[in-house]
Amino acid sequence: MTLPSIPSFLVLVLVLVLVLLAPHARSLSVATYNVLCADDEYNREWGCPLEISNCESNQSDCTRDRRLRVWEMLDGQSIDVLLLQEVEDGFLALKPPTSTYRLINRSGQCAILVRDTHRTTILDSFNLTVPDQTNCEFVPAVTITTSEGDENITLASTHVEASVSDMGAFYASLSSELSRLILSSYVIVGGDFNHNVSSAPPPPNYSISSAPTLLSNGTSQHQDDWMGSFDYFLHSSTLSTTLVEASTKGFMPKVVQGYQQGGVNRDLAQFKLLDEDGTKPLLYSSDRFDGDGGVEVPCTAPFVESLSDHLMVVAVFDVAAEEKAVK
Ligand SMILES: *[C@@H]1O[C@H](CO)[C@@H](O)[C@H](O)[C@H]1NC(C)=O
Ligand SMILES: *[C@@H]1O[C@H](CO)[C@@H](O)[C@H](O)[C@H]1NC(C)=O
Ligand SMILES: *[C@@H]1O[C@H](CO)[C@@H](O)[C@H](O)[C@H]1NC(C)=O
Ligand SMILES: *[C@@H]1O[C@H](CO)[C@@H](O)[C@H](O)[C@H]1NC(C)=O
Ligand SMILES: *[C@@H]1O[C@H](CO)[C@@H](O)[C@H](O)[C@H]1NC(C)=O
Ligand SMILES: *[C@@H]1O[C@H](CO)[C@@H](O)[C@H](O)[C@H]1NC(C)=O
Ligand SMILES: CC(=O)N[C@H]1CO[C@H](CO)[C@@H](O)[C@@H]1O
Repeated sequence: MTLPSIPSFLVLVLVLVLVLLAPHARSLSVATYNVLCADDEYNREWGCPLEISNCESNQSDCTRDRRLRVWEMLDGQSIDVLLLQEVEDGFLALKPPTSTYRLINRSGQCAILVRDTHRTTILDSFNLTVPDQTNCEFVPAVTITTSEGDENITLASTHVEASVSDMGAFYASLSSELSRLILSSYVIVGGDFNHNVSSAPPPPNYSISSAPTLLSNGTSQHQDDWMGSFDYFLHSSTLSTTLVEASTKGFMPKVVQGYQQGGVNRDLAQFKLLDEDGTKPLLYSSDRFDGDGGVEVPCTAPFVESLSDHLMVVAVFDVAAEEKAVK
């Protein structure tokens, strides 16, 4: 081995100096995504009719391919933390060996993964005891620290039962469990809350961040043919978001014109296929195509690109905020 020549040594020094002088990244990108469990996919009461019809003869291959597409989509992003719902063993088993995400806590179908870089350190994990969860015994939570080590952030993944009648009461139980256990500067709970974001105001010292979407701001379709803004973040109000967006990639509706839902053929619905072979994007119309042609929903070719019946919502949090939450 020879010593580097003077010019390349100088280049190295220059690169080092630039790295040290660069402003430190103080933002954290977090996704909440319901990846759709395989049972619901084929449930004729509330499952996805296009998937059911396209995959009638090969359900297990279809599910495997869909899950692999979900992993491919996730690995194509550079999100720091994934807060997932409807995570089954069969989904985790298909995580590619090359995936950059690492599972750090899970309770039933609620899971937390971090991007396996040196940006974050895991400090602690928690089983939060919160009522009314769908297939999650606890709300799993983890406390991480930024690469600078000066801010602690606790993240949690929740999937609320659709039957909850008072979201204000739910938020109150969640925030009291958080204040009982968590001593971090910041808290971020992402999830499928199964209720419109407008159902109740956030509890004291918390804010809600949700994404506008071209599906009437909805992130999932209810089996009664309306879009619900179900997937969002409840977080310390001292934490601000610099961006919140939702991706329609692979979105699967529950009610589609010309397909059965709950044993009934739906002649009118907010979604329809743009072409019979399902290789083009879906069309959406909030008034069921009454007098309009609807809008094309990007990246939704249902027979080849399906991912989930929820949109993935990503928020970029600014963890350099001046004020800190009081424990
Ligand atoms: C499953 O069957 C459907 C309909 O025949 C087809 O479009 C799809 O490509 C098949 N998927 C697999 C993985 O074989
Ligand atoms: C969290 O829950 C899991 C699953 O029930 C259990 O194995 C584990 O011991 C619990 N951890 C704590 C700290 O209570
Ligand atoms: C973050 O947590 C670590 C370990 O519990 C603690 O030593 C540190 O003081 C915490 N930092 C902040 C800013 O709360
Ligand atoms: C909210 O935060 C303020 C200080 O920022 C604190 O005085 C108050 O007790 C907090 N309220 C609750 C319900 O935690
Ligand atoms: C969607 O949300 C945006 C931003 O909050 C708002 O301006 C817009 O009116 C909403 N659209 C619908 C259809 O609710
Ligand atoms: C909220 O809920 C109602 C049904 O109660 C629905 O009609 C509406 O479109 C929903 N979606 C949003 C985004 O508010
Ligand atoms: C799957 C997993 O890692 N679960 C952990 C979540 O956090 C709790 C509390 O620390 C642990 O007990 C679990 O083992």
